[in-house]
Amino acid sequence: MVVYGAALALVITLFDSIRARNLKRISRQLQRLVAARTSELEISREQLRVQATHDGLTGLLNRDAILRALAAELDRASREGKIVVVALVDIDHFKQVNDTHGHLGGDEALRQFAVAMNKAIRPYDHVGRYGGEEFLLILTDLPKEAAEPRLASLHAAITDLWVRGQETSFMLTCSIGATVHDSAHQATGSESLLAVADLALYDAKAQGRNRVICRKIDAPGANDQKDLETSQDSSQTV
Ligand code: GH3
Ligand code: MG
Ligand code: MG
Repeated sequence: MVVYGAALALVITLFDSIRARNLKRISRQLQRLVAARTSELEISREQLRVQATHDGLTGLLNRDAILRALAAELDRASREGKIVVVALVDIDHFKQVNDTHGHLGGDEALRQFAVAMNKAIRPYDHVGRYGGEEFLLILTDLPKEAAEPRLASLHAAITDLWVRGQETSFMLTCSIGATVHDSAHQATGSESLLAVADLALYDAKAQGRNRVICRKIDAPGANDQKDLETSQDSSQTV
C-alpha cells in the first residue's frame, strides 16, 4: 500500500513537472508572439504616420504637415524673438515639362527637384509640397540680415537643375517668392505671411521667372519688393 502511495505520488510529481514545463513553453511562445505583433503594430503605426504627413510622390512633408511646421516655427520664433523666412518655390513653366516629357517625366522632375531642395536646406529648415509644382520652405535660426543672401544661395543651389531621365535630360528653373517674419517687430499669422510670399512669387514670375523676390510683411506695396537677382527669364529650357 505504501509502495502504491509512493508510486502515485511520483507519478503526480512527474505529471506536475511536465505540465509546468509545458506551461512555461507555451508562455514563452505567447510572449514571443505578443512581442512580434507589438513590433508589427508599431511599424504599421509609423507607416501610417509617415503616410499621413508626407507626400506620396516626392516624400516631402505634405501640405497639412508643412503648414503645422510653419505654425510651430512661428510660435517658437515669437517665444525666442527670432525671425522665420517663409518662401514659396514654384517650378517655372512646368506645364511645358508635362507637355514635352509626359506626366511621368513631370513626376520624375518633381522627385528630383524635391531631392535637390532637401539637399540644399539645413537640418533645422523645413520643406513641404504645398501643391502641384509649388513648395513651401521655412528657414529658421538665422539672423535677419542673412535671410536674403541665404534665399539667393538656396535658389542658386536648386535652379538650373538637370533632370536626368532614361531617355532624355532637361533643365528646370524655379522662382521663389518670400517674406521675412520678424517676431520682435510684428505678430503675423501663417495666412498673412503666405499671402505676402504668394504676392512676391507672382512678382518673380511677372519679372521673368528664375529669380527670388522678397517682400516686406508690413507694407507689401510694389516699392517694398526686392529682386535678389538680376537673372533674365532663362527658364524656357524644356
Ligand atoms: P509658371 O512658370 O507660371 O509657374 O508656369 P507653370 O507651367 O509651371 O504653371 P501652371 O500652373 O500653368 O502649370 C502647372 C502644371 O503642373 C500643371 C499641372 O498639370 C502640373 N502638375 C501639378 N501637379 C503635378 C504632378 O503631381 N505631376 C505632374 N507630372 N504634373 C503636375
Ligand atoms: Mg510653375
Ligand atoms: Mg504653380
